[in-house]
Amino acid sequence: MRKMFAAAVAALAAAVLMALPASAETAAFTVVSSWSSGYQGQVTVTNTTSSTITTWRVELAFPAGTTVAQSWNATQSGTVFTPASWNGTLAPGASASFGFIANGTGRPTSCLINGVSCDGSTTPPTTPPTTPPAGSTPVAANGQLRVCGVHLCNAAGKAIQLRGMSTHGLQWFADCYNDASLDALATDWRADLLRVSMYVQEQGYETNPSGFTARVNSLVDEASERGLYAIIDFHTLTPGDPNYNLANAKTFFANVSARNAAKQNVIYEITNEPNGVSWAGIKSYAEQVIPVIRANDPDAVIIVGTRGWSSLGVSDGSTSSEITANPVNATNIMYAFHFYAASHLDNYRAEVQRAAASLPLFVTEFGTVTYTGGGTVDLASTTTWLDLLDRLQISYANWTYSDADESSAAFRPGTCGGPTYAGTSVLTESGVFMRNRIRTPDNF
Ligand code: IDC
Repeated sequence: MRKMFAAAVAALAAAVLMALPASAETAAFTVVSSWSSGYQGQVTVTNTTSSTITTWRVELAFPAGTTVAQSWNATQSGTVFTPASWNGTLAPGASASFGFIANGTGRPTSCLINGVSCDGSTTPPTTPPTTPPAGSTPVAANGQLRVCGVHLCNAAGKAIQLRGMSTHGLQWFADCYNDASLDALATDWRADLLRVSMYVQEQGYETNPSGFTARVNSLVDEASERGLYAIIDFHTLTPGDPNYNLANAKTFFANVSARNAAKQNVIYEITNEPNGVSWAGIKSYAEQVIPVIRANDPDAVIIVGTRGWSSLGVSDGSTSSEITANPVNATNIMYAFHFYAASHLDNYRAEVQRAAASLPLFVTEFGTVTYTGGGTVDLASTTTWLDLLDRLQISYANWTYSDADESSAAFRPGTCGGPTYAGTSVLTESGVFMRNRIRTPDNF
């Protein structure tokens, strides 16, 4: 049902362009504002028929943990809304809105008006549009991002959450990133974000700097064409000390920041997962690489990896306090946190919750599986994690948008290179879950 409603909402954004059945009324749901424990929702009922209607009935469903605390401009019974005394009669083309306060952050998982889907259709749309409606892409809606307090804010200063997918290593899965797969990410998954993971070692950047730089730039362009944000991930992993790659990082970021400076949708992630290195070592690296980017692109958000495989230090027996006590000397930056849901449980969640009060965090990578990238798909832990990130408005990218033969991959092996990426038939268990989660309405 969540999937169906997400489809209905997107259809509504383009409702004026769509031919609706002659007998339909429609209802559009929007989030007016949100906060950590709830949000204000609004539903607009439109009489799309050619005759006056005298009443209407909207039935919403919410995920467990979210309830409607109060409403106005409607008569509420549980999650069923009928007109107030003054707004039941609607002439052809007329609309009436009602509002409500939700306790809990779960968005409606289904919406029925007079017993049929709120977009006026009796069955959910099955074919996604090939291009997003003009003006409604994540970048069109939010523009140049910046860090405000501990949040990521859009150009209007509103705290937002971006949700999207990470590529696998570009050196191995180049055929997963093509027009069809990126269309699916933008319009079928309704993602906000593509993280472009450029490994430095393991047959990555160091073997062909100009080739990998060009590949990253072309994927940034593909993201831009679709109105997606792009994270340029300098995917250091082994060796874990980013200073090993300092010279490469300076060259790479000088090039990509000069080339992409005018774009509003680029976010720089200067080191993926520092490991075997102190926070002081990471901070020193960051304070040498950030100025290289700033010289070209002064207003972009930059993300710094953290100690212990971007665990805020927890996987090294430390905590985020070492960062809070000694932050990177730069502005408009965020700190990376990564988790693998089957491996990283409550103690990691507690640390994220604690750190989020004082540090701007971005989950640039997480898996639904174990830290190996394979093994059990732990959807219960993933749900707990993502509910926490939603509540804290922490942005995230899932590892991986690829057909790698490992359970973290969203596509079944053999999908890439083929023609089909949209829908669920090509997806793994993890992919189906992530697509459903990412397709739900954004908080902007
Ligand atoms: C894994 C890939 C796997 C590859 C391995 C080594 O899933 O196919 O063989 O890297 O390159 C991370 C890293 C990310 C890992 C991932 C899963 O950022 O590169 O990808 N992981 O192990 N941190 C924690 C887990």
